[in-house]
Amino acid sequence: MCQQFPKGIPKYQENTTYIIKDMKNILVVGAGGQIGSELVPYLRNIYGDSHVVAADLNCAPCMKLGENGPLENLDALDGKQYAEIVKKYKIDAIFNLVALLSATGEKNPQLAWKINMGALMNSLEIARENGAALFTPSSIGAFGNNTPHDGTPQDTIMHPSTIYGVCKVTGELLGDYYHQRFGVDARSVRFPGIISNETLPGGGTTDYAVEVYYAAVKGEQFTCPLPEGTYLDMMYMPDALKACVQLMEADPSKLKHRNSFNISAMSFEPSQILAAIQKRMPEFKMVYNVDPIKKAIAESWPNYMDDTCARNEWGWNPTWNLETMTDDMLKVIADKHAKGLLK
Ligand code: AKB
Repeated sequence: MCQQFPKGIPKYQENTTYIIKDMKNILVVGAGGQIGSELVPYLRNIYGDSHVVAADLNCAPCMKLGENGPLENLDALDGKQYAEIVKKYKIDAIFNLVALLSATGEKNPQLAWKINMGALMNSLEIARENGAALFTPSSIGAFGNNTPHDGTPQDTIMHPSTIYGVCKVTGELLGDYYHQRFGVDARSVRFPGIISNETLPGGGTTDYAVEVYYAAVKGEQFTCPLPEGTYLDMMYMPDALKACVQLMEADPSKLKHRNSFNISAMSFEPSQILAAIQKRMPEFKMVYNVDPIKKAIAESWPNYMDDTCARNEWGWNPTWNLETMTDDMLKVIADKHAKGLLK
């Protein structure tokens, strides 16, 4: 059963207006990354090109996002510049996708905290000052070694061993705090590894599940950094995009949770994704060369999460599984390869 969590935190100040607005003008911060580069066109398709502003630290690699809608250079750590953009476009919903991921975070924990928490605090404050709703993804990385790994419950022990996870747990707490204390409409999901074919992820522990498809299409042998048997939750990008909009459009009176919902679509380990690819490309080969940091991180994360609360509270219902995703990934990446678009 989905219980209200946490309980007993004082409601937001009485003189604070609790604002629930329709998403009309949306800002995607960190738009050039793996999720942002696909979320921007997805949102533009629903809400209109001119109503979805893409912003990134460095727009040069994501100029494509400026072709049919607004694109801004934005350092999310610069609160003044961030607030100016929110005011300029009368933004009422922010998707804060700025993050240094789990494996990169362990190389420089101080920088990971500075970027992940700096962008989040600015997003929360700017959302509060401007009455904007805020979506910030959490992750399976918010869990740790002492969390139940099989059927990880929605409300459970959260004691991560990575700086990425520490930021995610802190972010979840802050999101709920800003909601209860100031009435900010902050919502979030705990994303599993996201598999996609537009922009490569960078610095994550689950990245192997994207890279393996590119290696297969290029006719290369893949070296897997995680050991066989390492189960992790995963999701194909179309389901991740659907989740973002479905949660932000959900009736707030139905939400017992906010920050953050377990959501999953599939769980597999490296030899299963290998088998799925080999079923379609029997010549494909994978070897293991285990990265001890990634192994430790992956082993501290759930094997699979229980996402019943997301299903019950806002209708989460993923479409893609390992088989259908593998068909699509290989087709899309092969098309790009044929056109000479792969590096
Ligand atoms: C990572 O591997 O760091 C991310 C995540 C699961 O949050 N993909």
